[in-house]
Amino acid sequence: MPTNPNEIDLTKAGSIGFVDDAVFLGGANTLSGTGLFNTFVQIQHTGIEQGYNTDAATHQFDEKYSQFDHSLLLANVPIVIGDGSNGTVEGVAYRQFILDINEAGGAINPFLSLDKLQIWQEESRSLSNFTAGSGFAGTHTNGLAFDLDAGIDRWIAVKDLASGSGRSDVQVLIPDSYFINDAAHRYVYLYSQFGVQSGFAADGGFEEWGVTKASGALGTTAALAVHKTASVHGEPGGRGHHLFDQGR
Ligand SMILES: [Ca+2]
Ligand SMILES: [Ca+2]
Ligand SMILES: [Ca+2]
Ligand SMILES: [Ca+2]
Repeated sequence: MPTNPNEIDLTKAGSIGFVDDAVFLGGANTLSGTGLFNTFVQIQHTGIEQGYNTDAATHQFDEKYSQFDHSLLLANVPIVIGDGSNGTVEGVAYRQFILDINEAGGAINPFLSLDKLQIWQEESRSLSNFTAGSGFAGTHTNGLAFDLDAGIDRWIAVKDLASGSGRSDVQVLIPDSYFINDAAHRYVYLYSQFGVQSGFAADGGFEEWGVTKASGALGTTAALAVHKTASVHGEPGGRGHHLFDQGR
């Protein structure tokens, strides 16, 4: 397992890692609220694999390019409010992304490295011709909201901890302040690369990134945020999973 500061170990349920103010949570119980897993990109290749979500007709990397690979509006990325538990800072708004990996069994196969994670903001839903670190070719917004490798080359050790639909192996909480909320930045592209580290190669089924709400239901976002605020402040000393109770 990783031992250097630039290597984050999320292979055990309940693990917490940080990249600046972003929080990474490992484990099967991070979706105790809604149970929703609305996939926006699926990636599958043996060994090293990479990909991003788009509505483009062309297939650039290892995306499955099914109906589960599509554009994502920033407005459809849920906001959760930190409550001081699970590595969060009380009162800070985070954008929540979830990852379900599917790896083969055995002593080594369940492990997978997340080597690159970049979240870009663009003006269009159907971009292609992407280069990691520089964005999409042509004249586009190319706003980089988050980069796992900013400042130093990091990687995250993950394990197929959760099985079955609707469960996540990793939850990523990016401070909402990292994002720009305007028309030129309204589409979110999540690019990830897996399997580079020795002993952490990709195998088994596809990896998928998602959000915990249905796309297009704009009214739901506000309802969830209000409910979450009430939950955090209304139940001090109550249940231990306030952060994930939205949607009840
Ligand atoms: Ca899994
Ligand atoms: Ca593996
Ligand atoms: Ca890296
Ligand atoms: Ca896999």
